[in-house]
Amino acid sequence: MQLTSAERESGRLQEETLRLAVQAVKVNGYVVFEEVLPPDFISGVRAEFLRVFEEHTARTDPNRGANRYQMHLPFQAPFCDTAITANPLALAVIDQLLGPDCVCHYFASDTAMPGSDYQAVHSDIHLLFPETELSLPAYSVVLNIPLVDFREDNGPVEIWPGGTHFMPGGIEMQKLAPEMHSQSVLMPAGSLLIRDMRMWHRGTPNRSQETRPNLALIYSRPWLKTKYPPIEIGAENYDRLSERAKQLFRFENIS
Ligand SMILES: O=C(O)CCC(=O)C(=O)O
Repeated sequence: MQLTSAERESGRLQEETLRLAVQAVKVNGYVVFEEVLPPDFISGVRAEFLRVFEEHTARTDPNRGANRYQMHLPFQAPFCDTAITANPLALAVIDQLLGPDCVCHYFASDTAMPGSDYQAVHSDIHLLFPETELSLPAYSVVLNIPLVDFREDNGPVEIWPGGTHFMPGGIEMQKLAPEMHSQSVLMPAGSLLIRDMRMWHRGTPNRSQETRPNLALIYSRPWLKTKYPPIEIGAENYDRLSERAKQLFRFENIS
């Protein structure tokens, strides 16, 4: 979705934009707000990201397939800027999906390096009642923020929209996915991709010469228990957060 410049600058969605964005996630599993964060801001975040990432890759092996890394982000500037952690345009949608008492409990990134390959199609969250065929409302949502333009050649995320987030238990994802409609999420750097954690997706090969970083923040209903380690937040950084951001990170490790 293209937002108006008034929406981007004020951080407030028009009533209809918000309504349709929420409906898009409910029905189609995702919505993209294109080019929300200003290029100057994104290029600062990208520069610092690449510095931290280089240190990380120097001491660890790829953990998401060949030449592909999941890396937790340090909770420090510029990553903890509220434009990222408590983005008002993203939260307007997320609040409607999860309720205003939702939490943010995952602060990380996915980076496809040149030479990375297709991942197996997957969903990012367990089903609450896998033994049934129940489809439930959203309980966990991921916010992706691409730090470079996502193009066909640099490993865009591939998604299976249109209902895979309603997956009942017992579905043969690997066998069904190749028979179903999928699409690459092509979007400019600084866009916001909001997707139901259950929606089927995968990383694709980065055939370009450059690293393709993607920030990933997970927001969930406050009762959801997951396997992720708590986010380590220094008390000074926590104290500097807005009241809304403090509320979002209230269950994390603040010390
Ligand atoms: O390419 C991406 O950003 C998504 C990768 C992904 O889905 C994963 O590593 O679980």
